[in-house]
Amino acid sequence: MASPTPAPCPPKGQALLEAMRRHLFSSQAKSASLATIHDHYVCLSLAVRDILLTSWVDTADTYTSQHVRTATYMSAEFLLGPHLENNLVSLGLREEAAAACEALGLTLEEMLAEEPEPGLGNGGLGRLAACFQESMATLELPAIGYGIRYEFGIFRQQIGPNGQMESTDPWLARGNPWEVIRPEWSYPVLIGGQTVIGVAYDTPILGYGVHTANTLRLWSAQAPDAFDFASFNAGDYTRAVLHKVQSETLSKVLYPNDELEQGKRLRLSQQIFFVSCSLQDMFRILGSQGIPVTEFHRKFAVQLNDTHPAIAVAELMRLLIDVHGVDWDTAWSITTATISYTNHTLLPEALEAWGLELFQQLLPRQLQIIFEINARFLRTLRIRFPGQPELLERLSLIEEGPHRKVRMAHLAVVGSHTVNGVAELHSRLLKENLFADFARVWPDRFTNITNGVTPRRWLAVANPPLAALLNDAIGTDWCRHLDQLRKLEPLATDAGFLERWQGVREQAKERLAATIRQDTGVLVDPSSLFDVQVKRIHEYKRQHMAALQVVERYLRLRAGEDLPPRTVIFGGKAAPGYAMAKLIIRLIVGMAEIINIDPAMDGRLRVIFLPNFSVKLGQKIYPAVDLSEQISTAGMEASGTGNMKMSLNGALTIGTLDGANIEIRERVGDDNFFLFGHTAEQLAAINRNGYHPMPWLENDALAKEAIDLIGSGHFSEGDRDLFHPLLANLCSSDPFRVMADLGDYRRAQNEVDSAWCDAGRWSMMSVLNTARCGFFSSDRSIQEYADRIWKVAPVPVNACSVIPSPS
Ligand code: GL4
Repeated sequence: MASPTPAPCPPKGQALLEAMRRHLFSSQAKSASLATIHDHYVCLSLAVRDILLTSWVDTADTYTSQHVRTATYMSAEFLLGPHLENNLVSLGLREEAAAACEALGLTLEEMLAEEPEPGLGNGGLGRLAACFQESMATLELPAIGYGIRYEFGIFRQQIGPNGQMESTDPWLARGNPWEVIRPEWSYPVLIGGQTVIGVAYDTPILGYGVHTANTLRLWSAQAPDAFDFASFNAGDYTRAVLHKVQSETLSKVLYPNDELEQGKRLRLSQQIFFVSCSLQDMFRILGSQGIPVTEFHRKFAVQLNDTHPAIAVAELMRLLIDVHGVDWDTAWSITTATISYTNHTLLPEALEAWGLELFQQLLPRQLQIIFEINARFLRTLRIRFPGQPELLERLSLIEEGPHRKVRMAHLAVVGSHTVNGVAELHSRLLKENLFADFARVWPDRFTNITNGVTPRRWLAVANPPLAALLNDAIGTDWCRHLDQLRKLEPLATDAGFLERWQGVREQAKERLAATIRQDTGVLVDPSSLFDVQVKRIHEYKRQHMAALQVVERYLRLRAGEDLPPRTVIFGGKAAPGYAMAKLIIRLIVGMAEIINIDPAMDGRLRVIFLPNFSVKLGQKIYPAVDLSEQISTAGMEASGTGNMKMSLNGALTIGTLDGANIEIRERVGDDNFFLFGHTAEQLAAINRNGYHPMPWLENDALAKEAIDLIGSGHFSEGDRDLFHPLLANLCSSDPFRVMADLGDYRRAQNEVDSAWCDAGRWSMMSVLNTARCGFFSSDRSIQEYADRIWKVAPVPVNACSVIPSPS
């Protein structure tokens, strides 16, 4: 496979090439004749790892010797995506790696395609955690990410004629060159009377253009002993191994629900498991630096990513009191000075509340502590708000009733010094609704930090042609200071620049068209308008509303209307137990089957459901989006981050006044955004008067026709019952107010059609979207967390000469 005459390689490329050859022998134990593509991928990754290790080791040394104040980010999910290309871009070695691959007769593209992605998250919440890790490193902030090393990440989605099918994601099956096991850092956790050991696996998180490489530390569960010797000696080998297997199931699999709490025993076990290991690890660090435990809050700022790690409030108290002998009051001030909490959703079904019985069985001591926290909390409330038992009941950490429960969000609020939402509207609604009573008690505790996305992965890595154009037009600084994109504004009316812009966009669309062909077999026209909705499938995100709109378009085209060609692309996973979400996928797939083979739709309309939406696939999709669908029911999408990725890459948004859409529109300008739909306030008013979809539907002949067509079995091979649950729901309760917004959505879509026909104007609007999106960098979000919540300052890391350099 090696090419006989290697192409000339730049010096760093030469070093990479040599390291790849060395690793083939010393790590993969192979000669070139037996090497598979995967072997070469591993060798390239190890060669890159050799280079970044100097940063990683220097960073750890610097942090340790300087006793730095450190932010720790606790999250049950980190949707990392593949590491190789991101690390190459951070090290500035992409070209060199491509040359090294070429010299071996390989391409960098095939290496990148080989990398399985660590899909250790469900959607936006997990991806945000990953963007944040990268920004913390880029901003040179001392930080550690703590989570779970799930052996099986988010399931793989296949799409068949019946919609979604799930299979497991054994992402570790062929090893993982990016992690280092640290058996010396293992901790016991007592769950339900049994001890489980958490072992640290570390992954380096490189900063861009700096010498910092922070650590993401993920815990893997192990049984304390390989065997239960009593059973073993009694001859019961199977039983002896059983406990081992049971313990290790703790980090086996990620729960595949986004915004749904299932209240499962294993889930609570996972939460205490990773939280306890992480806190014990922090105590170990404290001890190793000779810092007294009463200084915990000066050394660490702990951020809870949603309520999944909220048990940290009780566990930190337990460790301080039971293990380190601190008195209650001191422990409580340390805990509340340490912890802060980010809320990521207002949806009631996502609010975690654990039954007392289960809690008592698994975590009796932590429950005792929660009761004591609650008793003291309620006591202060009683004094401040005399004669208001209902207020106390609403605020209590315990939900009363036949099945008493621990309210994890309340535990998180009470145990934190700061609580933030993730976009302005969301943070306001938190104060007005979900946490209204708490906001009365502690008005200063609540704040907003609007989400962001990393421009390295979501622009530099995902869209190299755009990155090159930006470098050429405004310099390279945008990648660290995304506000620099502002410099593009004057170019939005420059004909020469617009032509190059158009070229970049065409490349991305051609690349996506090739992926679509490969993954679905459907040919799409890259010059058609790419209308894209990719995100988890959920009724509140209203993929069914987009689908209805497509059916309407189909009807209008069949009736002879002249509309510009569109390719409507959907992607996203449905929670395996969420029947309505799966039915929505089934509808889109059924529509695609009919529409894509209808000769009348040739060159006018294509519908695509791209299977297995992931970080990797996202990197191909976001750069190619013309129209970004952000159409959630106002007040329901806490922020959204796909909206930012698309706009940053030059897409125009069609969207409601929800989540971060509002802030995107404020920044890109209302002329460059297709707004529609009721506001959260308007919907609240409609709800007060009693909502029913029928009056909306009765006045809307086209919507009726679309619903009738679906109901007739047109998209389900004549089966009239299949979509009944979906249609009946839309026409009776319509919980997500599709009918109330559908007409206005159509109006906005018509505006999109007219705007698209003026290609010059569309390009200008596209440039302005990119130019004005700098605010949505996760660097800005993290700077806000660091300044306003964590009080953590940057600590630059210098290259330290004592560490051997591989080259
Ligand atoms: C989410 C929100 O739904 C999403 O709007 C937000 O962008 C994301 C990150 O803050 O968090 N909350 C949950 S739960 N899953 C999400 O993706």
